[in-house]
Amino acid sequence: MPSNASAHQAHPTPPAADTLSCDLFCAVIDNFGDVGVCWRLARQLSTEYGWQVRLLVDDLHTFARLCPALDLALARQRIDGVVIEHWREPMHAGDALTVADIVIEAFACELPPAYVAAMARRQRSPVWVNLEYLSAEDWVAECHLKPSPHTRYPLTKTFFFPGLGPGTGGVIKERSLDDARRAFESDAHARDAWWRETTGAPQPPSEATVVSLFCYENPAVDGLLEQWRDAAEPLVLLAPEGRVSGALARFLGLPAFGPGARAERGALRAHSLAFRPQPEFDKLLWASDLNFVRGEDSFVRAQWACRPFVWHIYPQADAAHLPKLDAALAHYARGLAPAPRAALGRFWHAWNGAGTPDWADFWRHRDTYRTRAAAWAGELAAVGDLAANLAELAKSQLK
Ligand code: TRH
Repeated sequence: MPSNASAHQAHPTPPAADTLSCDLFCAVIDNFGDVGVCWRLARQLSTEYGWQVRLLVDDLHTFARLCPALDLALARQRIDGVVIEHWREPMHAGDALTVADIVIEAFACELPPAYVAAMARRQRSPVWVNLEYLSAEDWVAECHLKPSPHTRYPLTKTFFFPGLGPGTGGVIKERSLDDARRAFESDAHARDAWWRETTGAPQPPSEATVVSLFCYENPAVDGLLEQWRDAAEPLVLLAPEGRVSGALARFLGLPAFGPGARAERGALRAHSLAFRPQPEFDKLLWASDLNFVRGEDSFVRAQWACRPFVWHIYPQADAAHLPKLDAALAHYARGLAPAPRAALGRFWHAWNGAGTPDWADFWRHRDTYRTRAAAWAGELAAVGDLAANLAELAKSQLK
């Protein structure tokens, strides 16, 4: 049982009369991204917009990896201002069947029929949003905010498409994020403390390249580890425990490579990190010179970290993911000179199953990528963040 008793209020205080209420339904498919996106969004809507947010999640075990304060035994609890309810099974519509002003169906998770029927009976129809998965493809802007009338009830669902370009819902970004990053970057003491607490070692010397590695199983990882081992310059690898830990152990010739483990081979020093609470994940990205990220949420966080990053896209059958990868590259590589742009494309494709990554070919452009990363974060911010765009939609439909 977590010691943080203040985090849990089994029967939270009722909201003030004029506070907007929001029910966010999340069904975990696999990995961490579904609940990762929803947990981040729920906290931001509560903190920055004062919404009374209830997050209904079916898989509390996965959720607890991102939020260790979560008590798996509680059907209902409040953490960080958000009421979290265990969505025990698809038909379960929550402990108290009170329909919120805004209902968010994350990733087409299918709301409980009893809840939809209650939505139809509500005096003021709720704003009903289907929050889609993030895609950088152009068609997203044409589909964003398209209404879909319900076949049986006098309800309309609005499709909300996150995206990287104008005309989309944008991506999640908290108001305090840039200041937090700049504070960490400018505070040598805080960074050194982070390194000692995270790896047991002080921050490496500036000539070392620091790389974070968060990815799915990847056949390209062995070739890359060999290049890092044989490189002329030192490289420090920070690998959160997970789906690449086995490959790291095999490469290092160790029986296992779990949290807290470290090993050196040639120019490579590798650290296995404990999986950290989601609010702590950004610091891993800010402490690194290059971030390998995956899926959706860490992919977005890497863009806000203003450092070069490599995306391991969620693999789909018959390489359906590659057009999505190229669409993201088109945004991120926009304006790069031909040589660094081609090298970035080669490296991203190799990391996603097309060929072998050539580290030297890629990283010789590091200064160009560093400059581009900062510029891209500014361009992405111009799209407007997802919570602000969602609040705008809610306001327009509720007035
Ligand atoms: O875990 P993912 O592969 O999740 C995936 C994607 O979201 C994909 O789009 C979706 O279709 C699939 O799930 C079902 O990658 P993602 O999206 O980066 O989510 C990982 C989350 O884990 C993210 O919120 C960051 C968080 N995280 C931590 O909180 N602590 C950690 O130590 C690490 C390594 C990650």
